[in-house]
Amino acid sequence: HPIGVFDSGVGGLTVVRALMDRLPFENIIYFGDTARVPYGVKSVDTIAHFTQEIAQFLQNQQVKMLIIACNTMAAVAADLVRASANVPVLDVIEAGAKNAVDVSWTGGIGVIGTPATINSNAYARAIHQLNPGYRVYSQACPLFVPLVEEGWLDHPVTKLTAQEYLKPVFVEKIDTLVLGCTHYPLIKPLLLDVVGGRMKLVDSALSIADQAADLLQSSGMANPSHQAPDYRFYVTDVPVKFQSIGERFLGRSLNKIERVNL
Ligand code: DGN
Repeated sequence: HPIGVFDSGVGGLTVVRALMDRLPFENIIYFGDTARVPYGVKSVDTIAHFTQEIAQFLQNQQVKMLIIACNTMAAVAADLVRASANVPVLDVIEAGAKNAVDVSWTGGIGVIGTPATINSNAYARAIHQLNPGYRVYSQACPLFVPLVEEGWLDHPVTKLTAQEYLKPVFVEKIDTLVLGCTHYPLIKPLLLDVVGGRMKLVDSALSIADQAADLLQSSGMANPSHQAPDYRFYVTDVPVKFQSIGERFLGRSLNKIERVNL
């Protein structure tokens, strides 16, 4: 059975990329709700409703595990998906928060994400559940998603934008910065340049791939076959833009993309 990964659009492919590297023999089905993206500006009710629809679609495809790759969906609807799913559910916020608590040594953690993710306070809640003494500083960075989708990964405009969001007053208080959005791993080198090489960056795509690997191993659900895995991609809008932007996120060519209606 495949692993089901879903996102509001193309961004969750950073999670798929991490999974392909970490678990090279697992089949993966990805769902990107490209017709309805962005979720970040929609109401909690709407996001929860869309998220449930996608989780159901993937369970109908017989996935053995659900991975919520989108921070916005995880922030708003992870509990709902967990309550109704009949397979294990992992989400990027839980994974990223755990990793941040593990690597921070001063207890000062910064979180960056879309406005919806930051306003939900989900990362701060998850971090405080693990360690109530840690201090969480959050910064919404709404301009990063379009800059990354434009491909301006190493561009002066992106660097200036990052310098504006990540001012010294913010950076000074933290030793660990959580990349709380699917798109941010693509600008990791630029961000490291802006916040300084000593900052620990938590890439929740890598964190969740590690968590998925641990769970598959401990539960005996890992794919025993060592054949080339099957990757399938479902989108709700025409696939052409998903394909061109997605290949940059995935770092390899994208095949088997199918448009579906929910
Ligand atoms: N995938 C979203 C996230 O991780 O927050 C970013 C894209 C969006 O819906 N705005």
